[in-house]
Amino acid sequence: MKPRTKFIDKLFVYMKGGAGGNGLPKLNGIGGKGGDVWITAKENQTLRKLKLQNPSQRFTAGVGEHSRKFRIQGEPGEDRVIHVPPGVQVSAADGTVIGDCNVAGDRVLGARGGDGGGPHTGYIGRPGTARQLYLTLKLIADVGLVGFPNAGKSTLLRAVSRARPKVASYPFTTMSPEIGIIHYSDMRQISVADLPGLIEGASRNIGLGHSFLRHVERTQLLLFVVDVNGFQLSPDRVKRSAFETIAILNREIELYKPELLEKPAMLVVNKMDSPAAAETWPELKRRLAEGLDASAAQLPADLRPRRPVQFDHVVPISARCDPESVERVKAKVRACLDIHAAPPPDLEEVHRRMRTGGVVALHNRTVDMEHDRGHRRRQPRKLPQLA
Ligand SMILES: Nc1nc2c(ncn2[C@@H]2O[C@H](COP(=O)(O)OP(=O)(O)OP(=O)(O)O)[C@@H](O)[C@H]2O)c(=O)[nH]1
Ligand SMILES: [Mg+2]
Repeated sequence: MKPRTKFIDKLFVYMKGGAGGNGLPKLNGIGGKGGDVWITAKENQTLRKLKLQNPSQRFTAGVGEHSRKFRIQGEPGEDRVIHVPPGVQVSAADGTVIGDCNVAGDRVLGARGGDGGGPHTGYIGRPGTARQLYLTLKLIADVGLVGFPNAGKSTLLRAVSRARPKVASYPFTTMSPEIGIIHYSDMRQISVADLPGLIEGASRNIGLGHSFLRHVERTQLLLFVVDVNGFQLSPDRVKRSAFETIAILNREIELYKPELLEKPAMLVVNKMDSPAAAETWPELKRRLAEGLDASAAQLPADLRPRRPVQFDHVVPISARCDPESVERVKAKVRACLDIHAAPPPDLEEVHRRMRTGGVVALHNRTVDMEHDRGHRRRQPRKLPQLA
């Protein structure tokens, strides 16, 4: 069946390793091992292509050969290699992450082939493992909006771009990510992904859990958006202050993949127009000034991040009522990305030429950073300087 939409970001597949071949008891022969199914990232591949080429979405590897009189050790079964686009995450049917194919060449074992039969198995080859797996494409954007439900992420995306994600006063309005582009007057464009809200337990796949977190991986800047008044999922649940929501977001990201916290991060405190902000904002500001480490020490242990996120900027805004504050966010986002941006593609060319003996000198140039207090993670960016 042809997929209805052009773009597919998730495939449910069945994978089975090849069975091992039988051994030959008379000659103590061992059967060949069954082939494995591998999932490998490859440039220019898409999940749509994969689906069109394999409509059944079943992938099996070759069986191992039986041991024979003239071939005591059976031939192993052929491995099956499945190509996926870079950025695919492989997870089990229950959502457990098995591995990532982030760049071309990365590979994940989808299903293992069975061992060949020998003395230890009564000469009977073992069956290959069979699994149902999700292949999910992680989104790429420069900036990812990270926040509790209802914080105003979609409202902010609407304010900075032409994207029109749905905005509503209930949590989990955004169910799947949407991308908007910020256009700057000098033609620079920055893509922003509006992501579903994250709640306590997201790293255990509660709420929209992993479907949210996987997308954060491929963004360069984490833009935390919090409601200055905090968050309460329902009247019977605990009310979280704005500060607690920041700590919980931090903790959930850390539990999912601590290295995500190495990414530059910025905090937007939204809904400054609400009357209660007169009380809640000074309180939040005081706690942020004390430092996330110090303030978080007062939180219950399960909410306390071990590795506090470092915000490059903290911007109080009203996404709904104050366009000027939104402009400030735009400017700060750009400033952050310009400092931390991944090396431009031509830098790779420079490195390639260096390796191949081309005459190119590289100089360290320290990038001017207005806010580099306590940023242990940051290395000065190396810029090419053509001699
Ligand atoms: N007072 C006030 N309300 C706001 C502001 N920004 C957003 N809201 C309201 O907050 C509610 C949630 O806004 P959304 O933009 O849908 O929030 P979200 O973070 O995308 O929520 P999810 O998609 O559920 O995660 C809506 O009723 C918005 O109108 C603001 O600056 N001030
Ligand atoms: Mg939303």
